[in-house]
Amino acid sequence: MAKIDWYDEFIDFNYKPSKDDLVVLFYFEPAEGITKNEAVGRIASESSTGTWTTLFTLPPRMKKLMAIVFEVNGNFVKVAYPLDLWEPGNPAQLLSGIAGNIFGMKALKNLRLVDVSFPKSYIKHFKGPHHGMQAIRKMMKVSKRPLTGAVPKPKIGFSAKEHADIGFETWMGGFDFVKDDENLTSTSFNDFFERVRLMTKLREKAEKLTGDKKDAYINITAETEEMKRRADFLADHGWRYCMIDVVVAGTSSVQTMRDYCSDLGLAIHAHRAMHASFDRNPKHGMTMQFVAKMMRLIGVTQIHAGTAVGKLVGNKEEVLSIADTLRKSYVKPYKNLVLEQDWGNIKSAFPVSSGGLHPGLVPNVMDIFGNDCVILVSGGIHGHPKGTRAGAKATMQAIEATMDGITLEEKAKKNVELAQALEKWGHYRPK
Ligand code: CAP
Ligand code: MG
Repeated sequence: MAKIDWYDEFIDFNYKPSKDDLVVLFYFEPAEGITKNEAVGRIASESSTGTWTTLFTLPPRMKKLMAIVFEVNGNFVKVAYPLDLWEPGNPAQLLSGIAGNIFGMKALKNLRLVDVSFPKSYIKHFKGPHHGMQAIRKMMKVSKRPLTGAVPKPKIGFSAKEHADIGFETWMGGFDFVKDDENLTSTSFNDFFERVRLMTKLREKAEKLTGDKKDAYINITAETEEMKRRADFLADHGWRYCMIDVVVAGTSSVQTMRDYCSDLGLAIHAHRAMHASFDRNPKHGMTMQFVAKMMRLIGVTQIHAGTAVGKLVGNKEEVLSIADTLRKSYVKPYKNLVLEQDWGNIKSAFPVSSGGLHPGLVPNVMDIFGNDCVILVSGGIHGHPKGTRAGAKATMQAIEATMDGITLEEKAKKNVELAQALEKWGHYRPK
């Protein structure tokens, strides 16, 4: 009988990836009645050149474009993809291959894209972040401590004026940044342009009063041409940052905005809303670490990484792997979680720790992230018994205490705002 399929031709356990191959690590579970080899052959095939059956015409040179399964370890598989498969500098095309049809194959019960090791020859077509962590520290005149920010809460509903007033209190309490929430863009009750105008005045006032640099992550997420218009408006009003919901906006649009913002000198705060729809199930979808890697490659300044102790899912190991991916110039392979990555000339990006934080959790967050991170404490300042400004102060005191190596309880003896925060929340971990 004639051979029906050729999935087995995508497997070669003797193959050694070349320095130009792009290597992907997947977790997989075959569907019932499918062997492991049948499953992994299908992953490599459908994500590169294959189809479900043998073909009448297959020019021999096309063999060179086939992905190759070269290692299976339990339920983990490594696949090598020849560089020529991938259009230079086109992350959407890459995702259509390695994160495309394969997720829907009947032969697989579960499939998770864990990590990708990009060869230098692929990376060189990307610019990465415009600033890097050091340049941001210089820009904000914050040399050592974590950068700090807060979202006015409730997350949407304030008028532009109310929003700006809360922002002012946040800055006056010592925070560097005020942040829009992911679902606030330009609404009937809080117009983007109005918000920017009002916040600009209060930023200038706060900078004058405190002598510090103050900025905001104002959400420009919209259709790409509209995002450009909003970015222009921010730059015209002296802002140094903008914010984009990068997952919902999509890689191509983030790419366009990376270059556009770079010309304006604007840093990009990347919110990851919607990530949990495909990274939460540990057996299926893709990891946040890979999303963070793509976003660093494209060139955001910072992206949310989780907290491990706050209100949202994500354990310490996961949070750390995201932080390493964003900050290091060389990442060592680690278990079945992280592949080797040499970032070459691509600059670093800050991990952002956010979601259910308050002063009592600051030492835990800094224990995990160290100082090179952005800490967002929102509910945890606006819920302070004495209000937003006191809440921000309490958080700054918690950061100081942690950097000085003393306990929060010790610091609270002479810092009433921290004492009040501890009285309300202690070291509570939100559920
Ligand atoms: C935090 C936040 C952020 C989440 C996103 C919120 O507010 O603004 O969007 O942290 O999660 O709306 O919940 P709180 P992540 O500080 O009041 O919790 O950073 O994990 O993507
Ligand atoms: Mg939010």
